[in-house]
Amino acid sequence: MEAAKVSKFLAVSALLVSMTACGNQTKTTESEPENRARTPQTEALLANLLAQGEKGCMFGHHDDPVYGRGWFGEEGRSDVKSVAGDYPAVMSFDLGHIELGDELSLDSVPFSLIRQESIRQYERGGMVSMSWHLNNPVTGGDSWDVSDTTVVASVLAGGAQHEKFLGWLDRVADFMNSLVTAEGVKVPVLFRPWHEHTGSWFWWGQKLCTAEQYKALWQLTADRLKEKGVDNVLLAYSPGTESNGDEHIYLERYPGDELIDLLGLDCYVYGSPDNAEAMAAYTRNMENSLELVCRLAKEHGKVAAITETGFEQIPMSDWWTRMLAPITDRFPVSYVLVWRNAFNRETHYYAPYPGQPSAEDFAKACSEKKFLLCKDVNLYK
Ligand code: BMA
Repeated sequence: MEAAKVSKFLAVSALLVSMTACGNQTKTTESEPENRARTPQTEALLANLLAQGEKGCMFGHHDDPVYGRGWFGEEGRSDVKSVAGDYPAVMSFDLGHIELGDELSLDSVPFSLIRQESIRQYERGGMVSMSWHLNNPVTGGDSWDVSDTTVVASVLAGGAQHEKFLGWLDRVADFMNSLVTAEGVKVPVLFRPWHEHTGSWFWWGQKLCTAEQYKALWQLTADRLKEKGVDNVLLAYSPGTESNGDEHIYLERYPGDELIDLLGLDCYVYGSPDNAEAMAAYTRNMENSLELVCRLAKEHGKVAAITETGFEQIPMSDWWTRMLAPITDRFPVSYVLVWRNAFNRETHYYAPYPGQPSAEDFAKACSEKKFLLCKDVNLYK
């Protein structure tokens, strides 16, 4: 907390200096500590996130206000809201295909809608997070194209794809800089690129690059965003479950405290609800991992979160109170986020919707504040 206060003070001072120097611009100045150029709202978000774990666990849902089961692009609609009466406190979106200059994300969401919904979520006092399932810059395939092990090396300085990749990062930077309210406030975003790197299913994964290359990828990303005036992002590190509580594995590719604001974990349930061993394996991995993540977050002065989880189709009517809440009750995580309710894939959904068998259980957990919704938080005060 002390460190956060100090850096908030520094950021606010730098902002005042820059406001004096350049009218009402919210551009930050050279005098700020390395990689810590942040707007006051972004600093406020960080300070609130650091304290959130002790107050309660926010609920998050990917692409929540954009589409859900059986609907797409209906203004004001959200599956979580339909079930529990309010929007989730955390909404995440994905920037995949922004690097191509496309108007639609890889999941067919217009970036203009992501911008609009991000601004709305900020205005409600909730949080926005963004992941980036970008294409493979060498093969032209998607994030999951792991046919070439030289991709990370090729985007770093001196690599054949470096210039192209800088252009890709610039498109992300432009988008972050474009998230501005009518009053001219830049919406803070928790940016979560290069996720699940402890596995090897993305081109930036464990077997696809060295630890040094992976860290350099992060550094390049952070440096370029900063260079382009992005001062409204916090950065999240979110390995997969491979560490299972092993500190060496979790931290092997950690880009460092200078860059990272949040330590997370992506961990899903697999198997049938009748398979007791499979259910126990999820709980065990979550507990082992969160023991580690929460300890490290405390030691390093970072935020802790379950950056992705879920049970596809939620085939257990009391999953929320029986499996998830006992975990989030036990560990001081700031939020837990479940993945998307795809509008175009019958069996691909992770949040309840009206009539879904776990809907009542979810609403109960929310009313008991086991999971916090948007009205329960105000992250910018
Ligand atoms: C995956 C799936 C895909 C989707 C991707 C990026 O987990 O949901 O359908 O394209 O995330 O959002």
